[in-house]
Parts: sequence; structure tokens; C-alpha cells
Amino acid sequence: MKTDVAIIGAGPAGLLLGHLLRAEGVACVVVERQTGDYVLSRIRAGVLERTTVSLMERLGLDARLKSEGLPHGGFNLADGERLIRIDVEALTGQTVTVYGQTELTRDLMDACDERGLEVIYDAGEVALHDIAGDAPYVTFVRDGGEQRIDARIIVGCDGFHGPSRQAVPASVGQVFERVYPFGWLGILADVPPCNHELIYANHERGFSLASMRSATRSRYYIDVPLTEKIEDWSDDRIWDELAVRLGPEAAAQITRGPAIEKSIAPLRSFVFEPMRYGSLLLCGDSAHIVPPTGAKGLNLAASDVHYAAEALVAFFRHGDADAVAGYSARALARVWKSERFSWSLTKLMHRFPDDGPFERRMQVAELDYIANSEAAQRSIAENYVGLPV
Ligand code: FAS
Ligand code: PHB
Repeated sequence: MKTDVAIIGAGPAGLLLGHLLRAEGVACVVVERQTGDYVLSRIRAGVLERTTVSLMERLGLDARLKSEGLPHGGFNLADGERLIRIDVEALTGQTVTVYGQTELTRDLMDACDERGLEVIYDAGEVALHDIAGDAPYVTFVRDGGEQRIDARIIVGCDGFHGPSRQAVPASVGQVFERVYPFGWLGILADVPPCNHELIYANHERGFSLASMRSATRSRYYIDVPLTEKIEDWSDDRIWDELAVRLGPEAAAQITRGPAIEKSIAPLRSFVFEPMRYGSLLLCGDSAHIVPPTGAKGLNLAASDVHYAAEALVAFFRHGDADAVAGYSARALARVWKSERFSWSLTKLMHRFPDDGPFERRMQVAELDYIANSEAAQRSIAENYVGLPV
């Protein structure tokens, strides 16, 4: 098989890029290790930045997002009894949209046939070849035999554990990483949210987040030590812990119910440079990871895809090689700003095991400053809605 762009991974980054390239007449094929159902079964992000929404609008794939997505004009930071509302709409003129990554991925998936985007699922042993040159190719095993895709460009959208980043020579790649000493235990339940906006809470027992997917489906998180096992956390134990950490006012509004899904995810800040090597570009989690505190993971994947699509259309439609050459620096400029915001909000809202009284005083002072400074709130707000692309 021969194409212009071989995309590895059919998560949000891979499908979004595939649709954007197809819409501009750039030939591409997406190769995915799992089945489509498995991809949809992963419960992940919940908050979309304006940039992500506008890409779906540009593709004309925003119908459900518009009818089911929840525009949010603010969110809350809780520190004990105090609730600090960050009025993102008043401070930035923008809102964020609460709409699950699963639904966004489903919208992209459902449009593949009508848009002529070819996605090969169940592709085993995906490997990249000759990425340093101008004639790279991808091999994979499917239906018992090895298959090959010759392309001019390969884009790795294969997430943190995929093969694309690993294909960059160790002498070229540089890793920047911070692994956090806790994970997030998440629970999804068909119960109404306890608050109409998100609440990020810093409590002496630990962090918690009250989020949602709709007016009838809630998503909550608490931070737990990395030694914790999800099987040790009954639904009741999770609800009890949330009620304490979110504080009495929010707790009084919590509706309990059986978990549809519950899992523990590790947290890390991670950036791999460069995001382009030879004929390989990296997008999304294949190149970077943020702690979910800033709701940036999925949205960074979308801005990478925005830059990659622009560069690839310029390359294939107008013979402009400079755009591809400039992709990494352009994407990394936004990646690092989101890494900083996610890291700083994680530091502010979590109790780190090695923190002492001084570090706690720093958190209290910073929250007090935010509560009383419009400038501080505006800074948080503009990062939360998403910096310009
Ligand atoms: P993805 O990981 O979504 O997709 C990569 C795709 O590549 C997958 O479908 C995978 O099957 C495929 N793949 C992997 N190896 C392959 C191979 N060898 N061959 C072919 N295909 C291969 N972000 C937020 O903003 N908020 C959150 O609350 C949040 N929670 C998260 C919870 C968890 C457990 C995880 C892991 C991430 C979470 N994230 C969150 C971040 C997440 O949303 C990512 O940023 C987002 O999925 C990035 O999308 P992709 O880059 O497409 O990567
Ligand atoms: C979610 O709803 O899953 C969610 C929302 C905001 C975050 C992280 C996760 O910062």
C-alpha cells in the first residue's frame, strides 16, 4: 500500500489528523493496534479547549458536541472551606466545553466511512522503518500476514507506550520527566454532578476533583499513593473519601451510585524533544504527557494536530518543506507552556508526601493571593481555556 502520510494510532490525535488531511486532499491511512470498541472503552479526558472545539467545527463534526457538550464559564479551586471561583468567561471572554474524550473519539470514528478516512484496526507488531530518509514505511501484522505501507511522512499518534517515539535514535532524542508520587483514582457514575462547575479541592487528606460528562453522568477523582490497588477501593469507600475531601457544602450535593468505571492512573510530566525526526512527526501523548490537573492532555494533542496538519498540507499541496521542518519548534512552544500550567496547578492542589509545613504555607499563601487578585485569576483563566495556537 502507498500513501502520502501513514498515521500510527487511532486515538483522538490520529483520527483528528486523518480527517484534517483528508479534508485537504492529502492521502493518509491510520493504523491502530486495538479494535475501535477498545479505543472507545478507555475513559479519559473531559474538558475541551476552544482550539479543540474549533477543529471539530472546521471538520463539520461538531453536531453532537454542540448539542450535548456543556459550555462552562468557570471552575472552582477549593481549599478547606473556601471556594475560589475562576470566572474564565469574564476574565478571557472564552468558555471551555465539558464533553468526554470518548464522545469526541466516537464522533471522529463515525465519520471515517463517509469521509473516506481509512483506519486499519487490529494491526499487530506495528514497526517504523527508514524514518531518517525520504521513503519511510510502516509494517504490521494483520490476518496472519505482514503488511506494508509506504509513505512520504509517518506521524506517530500512538500515545505514551507506542513505537513511534522509540524509533527516534537515542542520540537524537531528549527526555524531560517528572513522575509524581501519587496517582488519580477516577470513578464514573450515572449520577447528577454535585456542582454545576468543576471543583478542584486541596484537602488535608488529599486532592479531589468533581467533574462530569453530562447533567446525569459524573466523573470524580481523588489522588492516592502509587501503592494503592483499585480492587481495594469499594464504591462506598470512594464516595466516603470524596465527601470528606470536597468539603461539607459539596458533599451535601453528592449523589452516590454504582461505578460504571473506576481506575487508577499514574501522573507524570513528560516531554520528548524533538517532535520531528527525518520523515517522522510526533503528536499528542507519543511526545508528551501532562498531569490531568490542568485538563491539557487531550487539548495538547489537538494543538499538535493543528500544527502538523498545517505543515503537511503546506508540504504536499504547496511543496513547502519549511513548514514540516518547523513543526517541532512550533508545537513544543505550546507544549511547554501547558506543561508549566499543569505542573503548577498540580503543585498547588496536591499534598506531596515530602512537603513540610513551609510548603503547605506556600500553598495557602498562593490560594489566598489567587482569591484576592484578578491578575492571578486571569493568568489561571487564560491557561485553563487554552493559550492561543
Ligand atoms: P492516545 O493514547 O489516546 O491514543 C493512542 C492510540 O495509539 C491508542 O488508540 C493506542 O491503542 C494506539 N497505539 C498504541 N500503540 C500502538 C501500536 N504499537 N500500533 C498502533 N497503534 C498503537 N487528559 C485530560 O485532558 N484529562 C484527563 O482527565 C485525562 N485522563 C487520562 C487518564 C488516563 C488513564 C490516561 C492514560 C490519559 C488521560 N488523559 C487525560 C490524557 C489523554 O486524554 C491523552 O492526552 C489523549 O488520549 C491523547 O490522545 P492521543 O495522543 O491520541 O493518545
Ligand atoms: C475529567 O472530567 O475527566 C477531567 C476534567 C478536568 C481535569 C481532569 C479530568 O482537569
